[in-house]
Amino acid sequence: MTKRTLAFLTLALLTATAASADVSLVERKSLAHDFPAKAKPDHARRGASQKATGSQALIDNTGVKYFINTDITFSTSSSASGAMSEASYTHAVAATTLNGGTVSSTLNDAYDGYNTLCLSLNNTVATCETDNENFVIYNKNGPATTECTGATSGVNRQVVFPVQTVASLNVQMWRKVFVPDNDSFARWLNYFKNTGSSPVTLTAVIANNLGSDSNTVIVTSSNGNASAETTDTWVTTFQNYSGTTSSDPRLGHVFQGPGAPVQLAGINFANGDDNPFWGYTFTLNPGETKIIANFAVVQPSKAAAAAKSAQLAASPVPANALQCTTGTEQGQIVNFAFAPPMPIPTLNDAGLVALILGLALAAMKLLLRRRRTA
Ligand SMILES: [Ca+2]
Ligand SMILES: [Ca+2]
Ligand SMILES: [Ca+2]
Repeated sequence: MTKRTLAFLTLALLTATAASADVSLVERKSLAHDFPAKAKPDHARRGASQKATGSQALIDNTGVKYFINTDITFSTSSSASGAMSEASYTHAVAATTLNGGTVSSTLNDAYDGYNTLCLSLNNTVATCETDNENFVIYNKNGPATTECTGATSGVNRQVVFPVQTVASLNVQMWRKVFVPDNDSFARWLNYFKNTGSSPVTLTAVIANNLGSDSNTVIVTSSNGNASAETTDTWVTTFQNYSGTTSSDPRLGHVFQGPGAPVQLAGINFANGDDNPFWGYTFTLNPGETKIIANFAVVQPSKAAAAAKSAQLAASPVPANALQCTTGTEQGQIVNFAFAPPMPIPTLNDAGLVALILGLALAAMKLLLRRRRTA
């Protein structure tokens, strides 16, 4: 190999590295601009406000139909926009019985109002109430749109809710609700953005009304006991047997993943109480967006509800649970831990500069050695 050839190869290597780094920078920029399309309120087009309750229905791959509230215009503490009015099977399933057998039943009445988002203005995790000035409920903010077509169903799998501004905190919040067509669960992404110039500490509370009513029973939780604690990543519940059967599906409530930077700040979940709530406290720097994710599980047996909940709370988060999210969004989710993304090298990275210098040095050494042996 001649000196000229070696010099050319070194130059080509440096040029190629610089070019690939440029592409990475462009990709990063486009990801940083990711922001949901705002849907403009169009109340005139809508009829009675109640029509929007459960108006967006999505069915998962086991036939569970989730009824998602959109454009709710009345005051409510558990049936607001982005919450679910109900989840029920579209066909009969083998539901487990008290005696350990199964009965064919179209289980229904999972929810009377599930996963309403409330901002607690005094940073306490408490019951979200419509007439309480300490809460701002995500609600009354216009219709939703959909995105992310499912490969199996050909139907958009994610409902995107509009931005709601909380002016007193300089905070914007919005939500996305996803139901897969290749798996069985529902997922909420709750977004919070600090539009002000100083850090702000928020407490987000999730309010619920279960279909199991006063017969709500906690079956088990991630640490194996039948009580909900802030260290639990999930809890399962069901409507207690009437005789030997229960007509409601068995439910999983997935709050967080192990080792995540933001964990539950409080949880209130007790037998006989169909209004469990839980909450998270976190700080947003100016311009920062963070996401609190929740998963819901609907199954025909207690064992299946626990297994699916454990799967969704696993670390790292399973790929199916991340469908219809961008890398930027995954980085913004703070209550589930993700494997750190592969670093994208740039020309500013000290490591890459060292690598280029090392390669150049090696090429020069080779040149010198060739000269000496020539
Ligand atoms: Ca019920
Ligand atoms: Ca209820
Ligand atoms: Ca527990």
